[in-house]
Amino acid sequence: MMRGLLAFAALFVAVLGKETFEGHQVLRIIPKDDVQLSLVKDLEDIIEFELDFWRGVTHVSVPVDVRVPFHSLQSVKIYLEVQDIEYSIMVEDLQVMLDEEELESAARVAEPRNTDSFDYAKYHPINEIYSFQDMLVAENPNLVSKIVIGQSYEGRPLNVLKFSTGGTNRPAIWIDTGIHSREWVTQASGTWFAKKIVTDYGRDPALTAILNNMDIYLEIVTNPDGYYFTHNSNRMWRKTRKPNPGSSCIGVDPNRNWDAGFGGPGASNNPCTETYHGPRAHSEPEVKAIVDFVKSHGNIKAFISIHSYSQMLLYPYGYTTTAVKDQPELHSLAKKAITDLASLYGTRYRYGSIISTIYQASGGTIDWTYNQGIKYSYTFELRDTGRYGFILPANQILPTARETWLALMAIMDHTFKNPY
Ligand code: 0X9
Ligand code: ZN
Repeated sequence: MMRGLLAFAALFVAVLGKETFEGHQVLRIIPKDDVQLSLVKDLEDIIEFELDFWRGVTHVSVPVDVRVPFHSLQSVKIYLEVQDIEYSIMVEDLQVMLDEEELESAARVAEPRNTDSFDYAKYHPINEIYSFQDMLVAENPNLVSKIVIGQSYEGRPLNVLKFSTGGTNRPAIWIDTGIHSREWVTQASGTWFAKKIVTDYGRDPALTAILNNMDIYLEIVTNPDGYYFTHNSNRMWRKTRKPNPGSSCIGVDPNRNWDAGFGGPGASNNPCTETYHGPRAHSEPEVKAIVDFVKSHGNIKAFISIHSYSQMLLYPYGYTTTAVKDQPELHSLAKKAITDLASLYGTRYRYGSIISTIYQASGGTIDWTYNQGIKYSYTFELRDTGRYGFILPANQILPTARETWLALMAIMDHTFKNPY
């Protein structure tokens, strides 16, 4: 009886507690001139359409991917057709894709006894990633430890794995994944990176040399409240989960919340948008914890923040067109990194500064870290280029993680060999 009730309760949450995306489509819009570009931009301000820009408006001829809820589909299509703006349907029915994703991840090993039997090729809920972290620490006590750098708004620990072979406050490399919670391939790749580091230390000469001289910090679930929410309530959640006083809309874009051009163009002051910058710089505990960590550590030499999707490797700035003073070096290292990445499966990446390669974005993570003096500040946009977007099938996790690792190694190796 109790079991039945529990099962029913679980079913209730699973079926009724989750936002569905039946009939939602993802459209790819291609504005052909400046007039069309501004017409597409105007769509952003029609709040009642509840559009979710997966890839924002940038330049003429660059595709814009937007999730359109069923209730606005007619209006949006008519708007585009009347103005003769080209578009195609990337995703016919988002819920169909989400159902497939759920089916795939149901087939995972849910309670592995150790990190060897962990199912790296599947997406995992937060509790499983947390226990993965604890198992990895327990199995490799001389190499890995767990640091809790703070708490999320809802009180979840902000766990960072520290890979260190000794020393005190060695020069360090920071990697974070999942600051945007719906970008699931990033947390999954981060989990794989953690295992890769312990596997390769002592075997791969390049990584071994790095770890004999430097520490690596890895925050896998950088936005834990958001990640929990994507698994249990709304798969498309991007932001933090802190309520906004005076608004019924929840959350802040943690990649607009940093004190670098904060509140400038390329961020929104409307709490109901996906790029809301928040009430003030570092207002989000998930961001503030990293800020405090970076400042108190004081010896971080590379900072790599991992997002999806679009297949890009980017360096600062996002908030201004002013070139960073290390641009030539950052540019050629990016080229080397994406060349290494492509050598595995031929995956093609674009690279350059954020503002010139993707779009203007203010208050972003790596603009702040660069201004703090961390020269090797990079951000990735992992697979794909839009066929699946944020709902990347789980069978692409391992290829994505493996190819990205080659680019990470290029950046880490260069950082190690070019002390500053
Ligand atoms: O808009 C963003 O924050 C990034 N794109 S995403 O789809 N991952 O949300 C692009 C901004 C560039 N900066 C970073 N990739 N950090
Ligand atoms: Zn992102």
